[in-house]
Amino acid sequence: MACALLLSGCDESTKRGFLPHGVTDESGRIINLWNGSWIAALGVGVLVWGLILWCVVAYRRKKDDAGLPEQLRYNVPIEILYTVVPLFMITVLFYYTARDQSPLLDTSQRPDVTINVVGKQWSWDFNYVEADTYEAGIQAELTGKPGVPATLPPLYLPVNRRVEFVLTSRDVVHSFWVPQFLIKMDMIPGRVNRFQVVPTETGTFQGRCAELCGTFHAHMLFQVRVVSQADYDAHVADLRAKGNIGQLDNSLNRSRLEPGQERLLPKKGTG
Ligand SMILES: [Cu+2]
Repeated sequence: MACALLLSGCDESTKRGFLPHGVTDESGRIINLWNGSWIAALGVGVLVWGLILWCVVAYRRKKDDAGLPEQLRYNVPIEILYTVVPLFMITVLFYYTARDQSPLLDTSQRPDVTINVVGKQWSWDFNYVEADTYEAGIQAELTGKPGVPATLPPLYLPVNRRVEFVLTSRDVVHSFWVPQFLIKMDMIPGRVNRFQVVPTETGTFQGRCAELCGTFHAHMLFQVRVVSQADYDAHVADLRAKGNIGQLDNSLNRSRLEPGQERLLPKKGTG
């Protein structure tokens, strides 16, 4: 594509349009959409700035000008132009957005692992559905000293397995965000939102809440640890051995799910 060609001489970070390094199977698609969008926006910006500068210079007040400049109105060709051109641009942007949004939000495939992530003021409960265990998160204590990341609630995921996130909230609107997944989604009280990713790299990645949700919103941090299947199995077995058996489910929420939302929750015992 044109934008790939344009960016081919640049380093990795510039090629990604300064996005974080993506670690899921859909990273390439998201980076292309992002680069295409900002390059189009930059093109429009350069054209508009150019026209503004040109007008300012070409039509500035001359020495022998007197009174008001000539007053113009009803220039039909120009009015048609500035209706048709933006419509065309919006249609193109809409096309690419819709083209990429449907696979990104597709949840029709059967996931290998389902995690019901529940946002709460100001941390997260991670329910491992198939393993029937959970991690109850506590808000981060930002002491300013080293070692804080190790105290954040961990979310373990197996590498190269399809993970479905089922997102709900105990109280107010939160947003589940792992910057290196290049996707985030709101958690809305009473509703169930879902998306799937396949993490393709092992490692530890930061996670945070991306929706201002109250006093300690900034402390609503977690860590995603993408590990091998064996390490993942060992971790969920550990959680069960600690006594975290069952789910911290949505009956603990401040309000009930809206009618019709219950069916979007994972069924028990679908492992
Ligand atoms: Cu939040």
